[in-house]
Amino acid sequence: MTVRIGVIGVGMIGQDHIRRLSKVLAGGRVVAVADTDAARAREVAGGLGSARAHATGQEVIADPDVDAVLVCSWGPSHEDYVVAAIRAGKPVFCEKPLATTEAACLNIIEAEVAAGRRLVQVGFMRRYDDSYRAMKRTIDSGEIGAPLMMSSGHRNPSVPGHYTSDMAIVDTAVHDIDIARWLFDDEIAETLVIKPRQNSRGGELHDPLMMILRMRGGALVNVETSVNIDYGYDIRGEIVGETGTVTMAESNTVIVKSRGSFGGRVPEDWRERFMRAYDVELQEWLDACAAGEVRGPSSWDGYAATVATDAGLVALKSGGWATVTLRDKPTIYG
Ligand code: ISE
Repeated sequence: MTVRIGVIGVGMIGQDHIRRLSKVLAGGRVVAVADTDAARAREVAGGLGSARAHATGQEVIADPDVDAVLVCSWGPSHEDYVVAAIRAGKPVFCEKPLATTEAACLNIIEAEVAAGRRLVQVGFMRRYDDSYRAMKRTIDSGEIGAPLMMSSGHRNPSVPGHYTSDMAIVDTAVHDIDIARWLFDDEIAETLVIKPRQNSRGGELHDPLMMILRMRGGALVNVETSVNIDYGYDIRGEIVGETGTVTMAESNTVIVKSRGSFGGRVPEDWRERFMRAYDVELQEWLDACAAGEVRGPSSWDGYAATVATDAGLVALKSGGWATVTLRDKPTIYG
């Protein structure tokens, strides 16, 4: 079965997903697109042969030739499209964040509860990364005992001019928050945000930031976001257990030694570092759609991440610990 896909939002990530759905992955075909930039939507549709460019995302969702929906639009627009896809009974992959407010996330959860089943997968692609999956296997095997602490480094060489200190939490650290929940199989109880000496390259940005997550089971996760670090896009991770550690290896494929020195490549950006993870993530989504199943990060995971980033913003401003309070988890999320 070929899954016929409608894509809402054909900006950078939307076009990258269309590329992989059309040229890399198996079992899917993009048949409809929409974007607030109608001309861009028409151009992207034209490049896909028989795909249609709709005027709105709602029309993509309602299109009878669309089996499943990809939401890659601006974060504040996610709630309406995801709820509409749920009500249309169509599987929907929503790029992070699930939604930008706790209330919007709860509306999405309520829609799935009313539908009586999951239909949403959220785009936390790190769960599909080979290194993070190897870390998860190590923890789950018990080889290092119970995980006690984690250091998670999230480094961008630079960020665009519109990037704000709050985005370091809601746009960047959100990935570390989700991966901590997944690796520790636990929820976050509270968070603290510490402002080290600022990187002069970041102007007025509070950069770097140190965000401490205290998991409900007591483990601590130290999330470092450095978004003007210049040397490259570098993702670091190490977990300390009772009897050992598991550390993410360098992401380069070779180390070159010459003239008395050695070195390897640091990825340029998140697309290069996580290209394979995005491929695996969407291939597994396609396979699940074809099987009539929904797997991977759920609306609950999207909700929990948004509540944690909301707490992070409170902590950033207060300088103290902020509590992460979640509603009861509906049974459809296991
Ligand atoms: C960006 O929005 C992403 O989602 C990337 O994965 C992350 O590494 C980057 O810091 C964010 O700004």
